[in-house]
Amino acid sequence: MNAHSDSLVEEIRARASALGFDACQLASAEAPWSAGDHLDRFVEAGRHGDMDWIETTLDRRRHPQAMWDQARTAIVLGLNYGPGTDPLVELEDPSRGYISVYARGDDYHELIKGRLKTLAGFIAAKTGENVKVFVDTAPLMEKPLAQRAGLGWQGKHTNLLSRRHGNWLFLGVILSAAELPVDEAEDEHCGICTACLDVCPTQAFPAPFQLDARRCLSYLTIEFAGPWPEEFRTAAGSRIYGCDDCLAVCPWNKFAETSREARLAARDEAVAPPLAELAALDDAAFRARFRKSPIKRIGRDRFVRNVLYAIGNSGDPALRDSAERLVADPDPVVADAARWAVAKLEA
Ligand code: B12
Ligand code: SF4
Ligand code: SF4
Repeated sequence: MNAHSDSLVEEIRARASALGFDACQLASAEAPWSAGDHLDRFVEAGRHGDMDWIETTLDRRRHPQAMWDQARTAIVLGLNYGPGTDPLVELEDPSRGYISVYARGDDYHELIKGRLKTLAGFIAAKTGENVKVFVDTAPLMEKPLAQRAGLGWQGKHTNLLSRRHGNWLFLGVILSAAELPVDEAEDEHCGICTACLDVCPTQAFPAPFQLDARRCLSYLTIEFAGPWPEEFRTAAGSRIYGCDDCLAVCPWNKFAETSREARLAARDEAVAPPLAELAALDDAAFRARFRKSPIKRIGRDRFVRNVLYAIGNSGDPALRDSAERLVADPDPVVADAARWAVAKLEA
């Protein structure tokens, strides 16, 4: 196997930048790591909740080479989706829903995947070696790979943040069978800060650097299909799709810049939408409204369930009718959430 030159790496970085990526760093895909053991502990403790796909792909997920034994180098890409302002001010109006920043524009999976494929094609042509591309859904641990590549570090909230971009970075990975020169890993720079751990509305961090996904509002609003336990319904406030609290309070965001990607720019209807409008969505209206958005994946029923919990928390009597209309909804989880909201508003 040939060792490839530094100038090829510079060419890869230039191409990545031209494709709109804000960071491009390389790491060994071969070296051993502790991330696989941490993943085992996470699953053993049941912290993945109903995300069965983590458990069923555990063997491949533990290490890049368990996923693809030819992998030698990981090319890790970051795309800045910085909102430019503090999104948490939107939580102040309880009659409007909070949609997390990552889901306010086009679906990032589609956006990044196309560009990763273009870059991967270039790398394959230059090296003559096989490549594979990944964003989010594949059984590959992207955050520890990104840290090893020097893109940033996994903070106490477990996400990858960087001194240059703060907390608003999507990750994508290309694995290559070629051996390329790699970058230095990044150290952790959280110090004594605990802002993200303290702000979490559901106390989802059993310890720094560890998350219990079952308590995380991102999991509950997006991944979890059933009726929520009572304590989380109230704690959710107006968060109806994902949650950004632990990212948004991080002091390293002072260096974050607004995303330069037009397709990730927030659509008006995704920023603090009125809850009454959302509760009235039927299947067709839901699909039309969230056509290109990642939100479409969860479907109308799960989305309206989230909206109803937020209506219950709003304290706004004007929203009672919106909830009342859904008490007999054919979806039992929506109907349960509607009854809960009506009772909470009446209490
Ligand atoms: C499953 C998943 C989730 C789950 C679980 C989250 C989690 N922290 O694992 C849920 C649904 C909750 C979720 C939520 C979110 N997610 Co998510 N998610 C993933 C996914 C698909 C896999 C992550 C994974 O492997 N988790 C398993 C656990 C074990 O991994 P981990 O938390 O990283 O564990 C590490 C540390 O906790 C540590 N650790 C664990 N135990 C111990 C013990 C000790 C002693 C120590 C020192 C360390 C340690 O080591 C582990 C390995 O590095 C990745 C995409 C991918 N393929 O990687 C996206 C990904 C992590 N998600 C992403 C995003 C944007 C989010 C949200 C911000 C979305 C939102 N706004 O609602 C939230 C953030 C919530 C949070 N605080 O983490 C981005 C993060 C980008 C970044 N810059 O980090 C990713 C990378 C997708 C992408 N391609 O961009 N997500
Ligand atoms: S995303 Fe929200 S609920 Fe999940 S860990 Fe962060 S602050 Fe807590
Ligand atoms: S808020 Fe503080 S502890 Fe959390 S990731 Fe940022 S620097 Fe680290």
